[in-house]
Amino acid sequence: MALQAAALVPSSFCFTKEGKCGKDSSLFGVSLADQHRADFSCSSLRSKREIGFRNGAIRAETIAATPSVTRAAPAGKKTLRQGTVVITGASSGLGLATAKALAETGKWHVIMACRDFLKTERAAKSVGMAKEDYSIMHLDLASLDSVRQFVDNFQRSGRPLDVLVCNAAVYFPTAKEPTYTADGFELSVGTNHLGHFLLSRLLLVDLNKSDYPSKRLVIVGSITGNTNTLAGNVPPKANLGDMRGLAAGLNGLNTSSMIDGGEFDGAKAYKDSKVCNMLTMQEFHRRYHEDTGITFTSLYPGCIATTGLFREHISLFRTLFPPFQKYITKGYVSEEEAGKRLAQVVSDPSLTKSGVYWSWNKNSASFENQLSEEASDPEKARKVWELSEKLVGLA
Ligand code: LMG
Ligand code: NDP
Ligand code: PMR
Repeated sequence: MALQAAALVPSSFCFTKEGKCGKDSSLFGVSLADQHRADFSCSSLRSKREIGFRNGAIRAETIAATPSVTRAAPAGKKTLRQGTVVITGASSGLGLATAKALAETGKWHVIMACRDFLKTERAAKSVGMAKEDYSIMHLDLASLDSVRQFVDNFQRSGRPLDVLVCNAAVYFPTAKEPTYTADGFELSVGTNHLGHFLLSRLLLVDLNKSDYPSKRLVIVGSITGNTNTLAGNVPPKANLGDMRGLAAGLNGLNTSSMIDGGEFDGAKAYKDSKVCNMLTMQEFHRRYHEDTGITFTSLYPGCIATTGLFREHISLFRTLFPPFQKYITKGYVSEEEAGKRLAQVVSDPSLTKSGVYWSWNKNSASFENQLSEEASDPEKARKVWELSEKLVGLA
C-alpha cells in the first residue's frame, strides 16, 4: 500500500532515555575527531575523479574541527548526542531487527524508510520499539519520484543524517517474466540497486553535513553475489557481463531486462543487483571517503533463511531452506543475530574502516571478507556508477 503521506511521526530527538546517553561518552572516544560543522554545498561533494584534490581545504577543516558533543552535568563530561539512522526496508527481516537493536540502545533514533506505513507501524510495535525511538517515512525504492520525495521530506524534517543503511530488497526466484519499476527498470535491479543508488547519492550531502563523530553509509551485500564462495556458485551465478543491458536501461522493450543483456532470470537479477550494491559501496569509498571522512561499508549478515525475502519462492523451498542452512551448511543466522551484526556495522566504534565488506565467523566475530573478482573490480564499479547515474537522472 502506497501511503503518500510520508509521515514523519514526531518523536523526541535527543536524550530520550536519560542515563543511557551518559554512557555514550566513550563510544566514539578513539580517533573520531574527524568531523566538521561546515555546511558543504552539493558541489563540494563532487568526487575526486571529477575534481582532483581540490577538497584539500575541506579536509584540513575536517581534521581540525571539534567533534559534536553536548556537555552534560557533571561539568566536563562529554556526551554524544543521539544519532539518527535511516534504514530502508525496516518493516521486516534484517531491517526490522536492526532497527530494534539500535533503538533499544537509546543511542539512536531510527527512521524506518518503508513503502508500507501501516505494516511498518505494526512491525515496530510488534518488536517492542518505543515510540520516541523511531519515525516512519514513506519510501518506495521502485519509483525514482518516491526516492526524490523521500529525500525532500527528510531534508525538510530538519534532522541530521548520521548513518544511512541501504537494506531493502526484493527477490523473484520463480518469476517467468520480468516486472518493472515505475521508471521501467527490471524490478529487482531497479529496487535493490538503482533506487538505493539515487537515494544514497542524494543523501550524501546530508551525511557530509552531519557533525556526528562517525558517519556511515552501509549497503547490504550478500554471499550469493560472490562467486568466490560455494553459495555464489549455485546456479544461476551473478555476472554483469559487459553491462549492455544496464547501459540500455533494463526495460525489456528494445533491450534485455538483465544487466548482462541475457534472458530474464529472477534469481540472477537479484544476485547481479547485490554485485552492484557491493561495487557501489567501493566506488563511494574511492570517490568520497578521503574527502568526507564518511565510512562506506557492505556486509554479508549470514543466511537469514526465515525472512520475507523468500516469500516468492515455492513453499517446499521455504520449508526446507531453514533446516538446510541450519544443519547442513551451518550458514544460518536468526533475524535477531543478523540485526545485531548490522547494528555493529552502523555504530560499533571498532568498525570504522571504510571500503570493507564485513562478514562474521562461527563465533560471531566480525572480519574483513574478500569479495569475488567481479564484485571487487574497480573498472566494473566505475561503469556501474556511470551507467546508473544516467539511468537515475544524475548525469
Ligand atoms: C535455481 O536453481 C533455479 O534455476 C532458479 O530458477 C531460481 O529458482 C534459483 O536461487 C534460486 O534456483 C538453483 C538450484 C535449485 O539448483 C542447484 O542448486 C543445482 C545444483 C544442485 C547441486 C546440488 C549439489 C549439492 C551439494 C551439496 C550439499 C548439500 C546437500 C544438500 C542436500 C542434502 C540432502 C539430504 O536447487 C534447489 O532448488 C534446491 C533447494 C535447496 C534447498 C535446500 C534443499 C535441501 C534439502 C535437504 C534439506 C533437508 C533438511 C535438513 C534437515 C536436517 C537434518 C539434520
Ligand atoms: P525481507 O523481505 O524481510 O525485507 C526486505 C525489506 O525491503 C522489506 O522491509 C520490504 O518492504 C522492503 N522493500 C522491498 N521493496 C521495497 C521498495 N520498493 N521500497 C521500499 N522498501 C522495499 O528480506 P531480508 O530482511 O532478508 O533482506 C534485507 C537485506 O538483506 C536485503 O538487502 C537482502 O539482499 C539482504 N540479505 C538477506 C539474506 C537472507 O538470507 N535473508 C542474506 C544476505 C543478504 P515490505 O515489508 O513492504 O515488503
Ligand atoms: Mg544457498 C555453504 C553454503 C551456503 C550458504 C552460506 C548459502 C547461503 N547457500 C549455501 C549453499 C547452497 N545453497 C547449496 C549447496 C545449494 C544447493 C542445494 C544452495 C541452494 C540455494 C538456493 C536454491 N541457496 C539459496 C537458494 C536461494 O534461492 C537463495 C538465493 O540465492 O537467494 C538469492 C539461497 C541462499 N543461499 C545462501 C543465502 C544467504 C541465500 C539467500 C539470500 C541472499 O543471498 O540474499
